[in-house]
Amino acid sequence: MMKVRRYLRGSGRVLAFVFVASVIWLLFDMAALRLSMNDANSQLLKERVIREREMLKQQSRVTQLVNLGFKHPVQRVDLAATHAGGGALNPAGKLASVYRRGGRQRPPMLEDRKPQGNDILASDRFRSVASKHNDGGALHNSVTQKQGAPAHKKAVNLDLNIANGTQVPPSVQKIKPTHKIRADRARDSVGNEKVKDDLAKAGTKQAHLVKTTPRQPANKDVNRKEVKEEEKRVRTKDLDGGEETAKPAVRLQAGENSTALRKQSVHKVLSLDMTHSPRDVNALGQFGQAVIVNGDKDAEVRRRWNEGHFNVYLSDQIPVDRAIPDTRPDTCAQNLVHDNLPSTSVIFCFVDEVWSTLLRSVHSVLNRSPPHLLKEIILVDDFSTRDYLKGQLDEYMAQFPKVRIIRLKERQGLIRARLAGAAVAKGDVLTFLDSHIECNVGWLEPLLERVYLDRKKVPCPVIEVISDKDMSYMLVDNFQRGIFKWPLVFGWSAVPDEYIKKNNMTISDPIRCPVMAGGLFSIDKKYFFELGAYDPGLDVWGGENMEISFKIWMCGGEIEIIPCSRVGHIFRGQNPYKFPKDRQKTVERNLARVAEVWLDEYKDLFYGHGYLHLLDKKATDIGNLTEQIELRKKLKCKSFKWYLDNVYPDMKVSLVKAEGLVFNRGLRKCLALQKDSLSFETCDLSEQSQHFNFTWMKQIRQRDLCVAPQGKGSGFTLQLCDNTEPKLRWFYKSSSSALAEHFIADFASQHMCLEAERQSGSLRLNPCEPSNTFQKWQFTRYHA
Ligand code: LR7
Ligand code: MN
Repeated sequence: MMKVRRYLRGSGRVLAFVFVASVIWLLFDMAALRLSMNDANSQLLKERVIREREMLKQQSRVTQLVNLGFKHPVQRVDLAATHAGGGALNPAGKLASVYRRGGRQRPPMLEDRKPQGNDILASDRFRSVASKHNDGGALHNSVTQKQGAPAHKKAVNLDLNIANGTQVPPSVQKIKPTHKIRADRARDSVGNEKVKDDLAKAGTKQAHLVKTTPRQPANKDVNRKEVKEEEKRVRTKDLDGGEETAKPAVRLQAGENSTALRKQSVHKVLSLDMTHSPRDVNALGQFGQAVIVNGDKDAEVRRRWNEGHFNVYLSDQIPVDRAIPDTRPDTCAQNLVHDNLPSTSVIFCFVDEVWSTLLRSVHSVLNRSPPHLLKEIILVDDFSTRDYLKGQLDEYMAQFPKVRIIRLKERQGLIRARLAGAAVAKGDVLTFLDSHIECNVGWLEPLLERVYLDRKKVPCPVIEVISDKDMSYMLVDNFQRGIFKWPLVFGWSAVPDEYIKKNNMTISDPIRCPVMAGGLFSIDKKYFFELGAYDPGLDVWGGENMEISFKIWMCGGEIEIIPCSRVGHIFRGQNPYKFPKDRQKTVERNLARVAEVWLDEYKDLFYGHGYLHLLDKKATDIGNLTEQIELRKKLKCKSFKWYLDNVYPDMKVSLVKAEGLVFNRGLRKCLALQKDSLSFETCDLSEQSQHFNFTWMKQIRQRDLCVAPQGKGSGFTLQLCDNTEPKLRWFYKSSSSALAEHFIADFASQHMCLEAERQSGSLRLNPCEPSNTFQKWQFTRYHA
């Protein structure tokens, strides 16, 4: 005891005190560290749990929907359409709509509307930016008009009454109060000298620097080295400590636990964007802004318009690696995705694409995709004729090791071109894109995440609008989904409010989509081939989006629009390339193939909406369908009725145009079929012999018997129904026509109508008379 006391005297006491104090301090420190680690971990855990719960919720919501038959509130998709060069389908003309039209198309006729496969309908909510493309001269005016256009997130109000468009985008909104840059001024600052300067200044900071001057390959070696270095940098950063694996663990973005190696299986979506600080902030179109082209350049703009059916002159002056605004809903950047997402091959098919837009498409993928997920970019050249797409393109793309070019030996069309790309793709997932797009920040991971969660999910990005005139990047309305109207016309329509409320949908939730637009989507590669890919019998352009959509839904998959993934697309008024055969015939034929294989009894609706002429096998050869029909059997796909009931229930469909009793106004009696002959009886709804259908094939039909005019005479006859037989067809309108309620023989050269004989009570074919009540017939129920 004494000894201890001696030690604690004088400096010994001080030492002992210091010792005890440091032990206590150490203990506190450790406790604090533990606490903070717990904190960090629990924060991460919490995020993960929330995310997984969200995923579960979403999954169960989807399963619920499927099980419950997707009780989508009925939506009035008020779609009217302006046919190519024709009038509005909706007589009120309230709704705007545009049909694609090719150069060689004949003008449409009244009963002869033939919208195209991917023709796009738009509701009046939509403001299209596609506009009178044929006339490049309109450009200056319309752009100048927009000069005073306000402002943030306001829909652009451009004239929509286009009769000649190929696509209508969903309604669009300008991103920022456009402090527009005048082309003439900016052009001076983006001359060649300036570009070189910029390139030199940018150094290794920017990954994919390229010349903005079109049609001149950038310095290959410098760029290739830069790209490699950048990829290495991203990889090392992501690997954190280093082992190189195919699917590295990814670190949270700066500021988020930056020291903790992520052992978790999820991470925040990478906001990777090499164009975040663009090398020339004053460049034309930078940040996706609109550009006014000076009036004195009108002639030049017009001259170059037809190269791509958009403002090619302007596009060529905008940096191919420009920055665009991040248009994702706010929550998207916080979303978690799995670390081990599948890799993807991005496939661009193109024919005679404009140089600057093709490059901008490729750069947007390189600059805004996590390198470890981007297996490769495959460019499929569908036998382009333009010189710059040959050696010059090879040379330019040689600087990017991930880019491969495949050249087709003859023109195959986009469908078979995509198949050629898919056949050589090495990634787990195929991502198809049009060759005039710009991928936005964080576009890829949300798509791959959906495929990762379920390989039968086919996610599409939100397709935003790059103005064909001023090249500005515009965001579209939320909650838009792809739908179709008869005869298989693609369109956009808003998810109904009640549905959104009922399902607690937020603007970033995936949207179930009955039909995809066609050009932009990701799909698990194996699943794509299991589905039999595309029908290789589809030619050039059109209809393939219907085919793949029906196939996916009916054979066990799902199509979704992913609001957190956004890609801009230049909507053009016309296809800028030639069709090897007549454009209209090509698209019609494609659609008929799709209808024959996938629509079951509903194919009558397709043909009945202006395509009856396709039933004439002598005039239209839609090719052999055996393999496609076999495939559908083999995959045990569900019926088209199932698709309508479960995926698109708000599409109200009736298999007949009218049905029930057929009442003659003059005779005040009903048509009856007794022992294979027609007579008149007192109307009685309970009599099956008095029940007839007026079909989409325009037949007056009971069971398998159809009413037909007889030869050239004035008689009529009953015949076994045959959809390909034009003689069984009758025009019939219940209202709004001089000959309303008349059955007009379709095949007769002059107007011959079905008439009840006053005395004999038999039937005759007589010249049509608008006010003759014995020629007027009414059905019990009308569906169309
Ligand atoms: O013969 C051809 N060979 C090709 O390689 C014809 C076209 N192509 C290429 C072409 O260069 C382009 O990159 O295929 C791509 C699509 O052709 P576009 O841009 O002329 O088509 P689009 O944008 O007018 O049409 C839409 O509908 C098409 C129907 O077949 C395709 O599905 C397109 O991919 C599709 N585009 C989109 O979905 C983008 C959004 C449009 C909307 C709505
Ligand atoms: Mn396109």
